[in-house]
Amino acid sequence: MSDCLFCKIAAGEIPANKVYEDDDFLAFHDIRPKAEVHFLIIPKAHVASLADCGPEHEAMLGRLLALAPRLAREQGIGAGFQTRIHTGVAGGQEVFHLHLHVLGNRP
Ligand code: IU
Repeated sequence: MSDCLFCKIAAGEIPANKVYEDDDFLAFHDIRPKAEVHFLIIPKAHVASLADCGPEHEAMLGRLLALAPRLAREQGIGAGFQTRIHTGVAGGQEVFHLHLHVLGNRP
């Protein structure tokens, strides 16, 4: 999506403080962290929100979720962290490219 901020970050057109990258996913630190460690994991392929996911997204969603504990460990919060997905305006979503928040404080 040409006007999607997170698509531009995924494409490297807008810089981000990266935590992790592979062919299909990118993780980067949130610009307005709500915890000592706060990063977002996004699929590179544009999906607007969790409400837009169907059966064809199940594998992607599994991989997205499975990345959270791995990256949390690497960021020093593996012992305890929160995951959040805001969905829709009524669910507090501000950026309409699916993203998983991972938040935690280092022990
Ligand atoms: P949302 O409410 O789940 O849509 O939150 C979007 C998050 O994206 C929010 O925590 C912002 O601080 C964050 N963010 C970012 O990391 N980089 C940006 O350029 C923009 C928002 I705009």
